[in-house]
Amino acid sequence: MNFSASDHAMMARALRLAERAAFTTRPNPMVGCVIAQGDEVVGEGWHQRKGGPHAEVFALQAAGKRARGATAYVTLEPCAHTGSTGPCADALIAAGVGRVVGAMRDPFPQVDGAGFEKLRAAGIAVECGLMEAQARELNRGFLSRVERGRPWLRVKLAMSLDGRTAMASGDSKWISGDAARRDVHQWRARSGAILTGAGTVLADDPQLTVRLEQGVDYVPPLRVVLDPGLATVARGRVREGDAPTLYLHAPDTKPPREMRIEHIAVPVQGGRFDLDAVLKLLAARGINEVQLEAGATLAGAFLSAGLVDELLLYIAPVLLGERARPLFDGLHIDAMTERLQLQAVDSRRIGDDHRLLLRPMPA
Ligand code: AOF
Ligand code: ZN
Repeated sequence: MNFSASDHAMMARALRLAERAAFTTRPNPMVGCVIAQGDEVVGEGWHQRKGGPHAEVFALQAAGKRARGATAYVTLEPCAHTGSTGPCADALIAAGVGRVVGAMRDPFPQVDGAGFEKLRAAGIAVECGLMEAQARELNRGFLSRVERGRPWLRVKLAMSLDGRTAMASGDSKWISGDAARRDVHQWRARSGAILTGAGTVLADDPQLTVRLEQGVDYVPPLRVVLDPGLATVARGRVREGDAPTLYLHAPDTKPPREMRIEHIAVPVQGGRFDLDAVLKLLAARGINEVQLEAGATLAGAFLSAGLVDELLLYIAPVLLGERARPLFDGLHIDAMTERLQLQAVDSRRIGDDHRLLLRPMPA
């Protein structure tokens, strides 16, 4: 593949446009489109919400007649199916574009190569793979759901410099500072679900809602509480606010008759939730990214099960001492050769804290 500097600049622009919908486009992927005549942008757009027009539709509308003979840069293969809108491949053909450059193929079963095929059959020059890594990174949640059948799992934790996440009593208010706690809301806003456990509901009484500056649009994530015995149902602030909420409980727990909150039984193995089943269930509901905000027990269980895709770690410059609770419970490593190696994909300072985004190294 031979892409020019201008091709790169146009695709980078399309990726930035796509990202504008990070808080609103779920369960759909974020998609951006730029239509250019040489170095001149003649139209651009992005997919904003499920049910709304796709990126290409906005860009073609803006370009009007100037789309004829132009190059369309798309961060995801144009669709070939009629869903909420007509196929984008057909719209590009009808507008007479001369060339389509895609960042990546859309693994969605109804597309999966058929969009590019349609364009080629109509005599349009099609190239794919420009900035593919960036496009995959942007839609890691959507891709995880479609390709692996489970959401991308991000574990958010705040820890002291000595790796502690709460006092022995369970008290953890507050380890990280204001700026870090505000930052968490950006990550919540891009998540389809915020997952927690009964222990955290009892210890911290979290709301698990998104609080952003006024005027920032977002789709409220589903609050999911893993609570085998439904012990926390009538308690705490997780009942409040206008966010949708789902309780997951053990099969032998009988939900109270007056329980209004949605609840589903999940298989339990050896007294513990089948975490793989939990994630599959969330994927089936169209959830792309899950953010786990829980204590060391649940975080450790997901990590031990090999289900953690990234760790969002806030490190505060405080020491909590050796009686405080660790980052992960139940992680038993005896030899250096068994260590769990992580890779920092981002590292920065947020207020007085440090924030690391880490991913397990592929085995
Ligand atoms: C495109 N351009 O901007 C987007 C695409 O529910 P629908 O009808 O909107 O279809 C959603 C599917 O379409 C989604 O799962 C993904 O495969 C594709 N998204 N395709 O050509 C876009 N957002
Ligand atoms: Zn489309």
